[in-house]
Formats: sequence, C-alpha cells, structure tokens
Amino acid sequence: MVEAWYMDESGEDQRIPHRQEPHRPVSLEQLRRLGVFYFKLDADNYETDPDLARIRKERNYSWMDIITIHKDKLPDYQDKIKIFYKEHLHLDDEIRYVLEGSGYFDVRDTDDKWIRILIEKGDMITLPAGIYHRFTVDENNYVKAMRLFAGEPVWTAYNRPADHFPARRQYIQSLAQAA
Ligand code: KMT
Ligand code: NI
Repeated sequence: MVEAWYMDESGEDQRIPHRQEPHRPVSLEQLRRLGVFYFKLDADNYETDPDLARIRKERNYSWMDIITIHKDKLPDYQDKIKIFYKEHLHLDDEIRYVLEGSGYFDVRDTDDKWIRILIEKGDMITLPAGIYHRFTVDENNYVKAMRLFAGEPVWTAYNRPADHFPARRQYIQSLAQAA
C-alpha cells in the first residue's frame, strides 16, 4: 500500500525516509487533489492481470516497458540516480507500476512543500503532466517497474524552473479547480 508524508528538509542521504518529527502523513485524498492517482495491482501476475489490462485500455496506456534500477542492471546507474532526483516536470503523465522492490516519488504540494510517496510492489502511481517531482531508490537500492505511456513515449524532463510550459500552466489551473 502506498504511504505518503511531508518530508523533513535535512540534506541527509536521499534514500532515507526523511519523515518529519512528529510524523505528518498525507492521505490518498490529498494526493488526488494534486492530481496524483494510485492503484493497487497484483504484481505477481502482471502479464495476465485483467485489472491492469482494463486500466491500460481505459486510460490509453498503449505503450510499456520494464526498467530495473539497480547498480548492476542499469547502465550509468549513478548518473541516472542523480538525474531522477533532480526536480523536474514532463509534458505528459508519468505512470509507474512497481513489480519488485520499492522507492520514493517526491511531489510538490500547492505550498511548494515536498511530499514523499513510498511505492512498493503492486503500487501503480500516476503523476500528472506539469507537476514538479523527483524519484529516488530507498535504502534497498532496487526497484523494478513498468513504465506506461499513452502513445509513443516522450521522456524529456524539464528541470525546474519550467513554469512557461502550457502543461505547467494547465496543471496550475487544474489545482485551482480541485481546491
Ligand atoms: C523516472 O522517470 O523517474 C523513472 O523511470 C525512475 C522511476 S521508476 C519507479
Ligand atoms: Ni519524472
């Protein structure tokens, strides 16, 4: 089950939980208001799972691949880890489904505070186009995830500041409507 909380601002290792003291949990409803959606799926049977097939069909996630983030599996691991953790946005939704391992997506809330989202095996998460976010492995240093995309994938990440993009402006507008 996905779990989320407000991060502390300490500059320690990005892979530790960074929970505040006292702990400040964030609910799925709060994530939804930021445009972040969550599905729980059966990761052991992803190849035949009708629930995954339905989500892909309904949301037009026609494209997918599987990425393994581990120092022995991912070429240029150290560089990639740094790139994933730079605050950025995309012009399309970012959709990830964890098949093994775990990691953290951090997203900015409406006050520009970091929310940390733990994703584990069976968790699918969708981040909306235009949201500032970043990713890191946790202390297990391993995640295998399905990357899904509506149509031909575009992976370009725009590091902050990237406020002039229509996708960013539309995202800000959608927040105002959700409030
Ligand atoms: C990305 O774009 O940040 C990644 O693909 C890494 C995270 S996959 C769980
Ligand atoms: Ni991203």
